[in-house]
Formats: sequence, C-alpha cells, structure tokens
Amino acid sequence: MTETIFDKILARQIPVQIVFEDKDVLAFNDISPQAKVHVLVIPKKKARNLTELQTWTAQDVGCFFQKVGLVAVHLGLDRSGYRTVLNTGADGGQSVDYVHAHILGGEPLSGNFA
Ligand code: DGP
Repeated sequence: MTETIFDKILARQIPVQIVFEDKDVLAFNDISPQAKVHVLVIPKKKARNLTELQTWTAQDVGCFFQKVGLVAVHLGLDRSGYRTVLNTGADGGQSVDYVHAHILGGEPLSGNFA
C-alpha cells in the first residue's frame, strides 16, 4: 500500500495536534478546519477507505466506529451534537487514501460537508 500523509502522521514524521490516542486510533485536528471543531480519526490498522473495511473483521470495524464516538465524547460534543463524514474515492472527495472519519462540531452546522 502506498504511504500516505496519515502514515507519516502516525509514525510521528509530521507533527499534528493530537486530541486523543489509544491502542486502536489516533485523532488530531484537521489542518484546514471546516467547523469550530474539526478532528480526524484514523485507525492504527490501515485500510484505504470505507469499502476496504469489508476485509476487516466486524469486531475491528465496530471498534473503529466505537472509537469515533468515543473521541466525540472526549471532545465534549456528544451533548450538543456533531457530524461525522467519511469521504470515499475521487467522486467522494477523498484526498488521503487512508480511511478516516471527520468529526465536525462545536457550533450549529448547516448544509452538507464535502
Ligand atoms: P478527505 O478529503 O476526506 O480525504 O480529508 C482529508 C483531510 O486531511 C482534509 O480535511 C485535510 C486533512 N489533512 C491533509 N493533510 C494534513 C496534514 O498534514 N495534517 C493535518 N492535520 N490534516 C491534514
């Protein structure tokens, strides 16, 4: 699999503002925030995109999505609400080929995030 910028972030070769980390995921502030809070959550186990999660066990997929929710709680967004986005492929607007969930919130969001 081609190395992406998120592989380098995981390897600490590129600095980011980490907001949460455990054995399964790393969460950090997006470089180009689209909302007051805009965090990316990446699994430490690599997959290119949501489609490729079909090769994972249901337990690993579930763990990733549970951790996305956990990060939102950690950010204090669970009461006010938040938006989660996973872009897939060119038409989906995915610019980094390493599966990641966007968490957006901290303010009322309008429209759709792409
Ligand atoms: P997507 O378009 O769904 O593939 O989102 C990729 C996001 O990754 C985009 O919102 C910008 C963010 N991003 C890209 N490079 C970097 C980086 O070097 N540092 C950080 N913190 N975010 C990055």
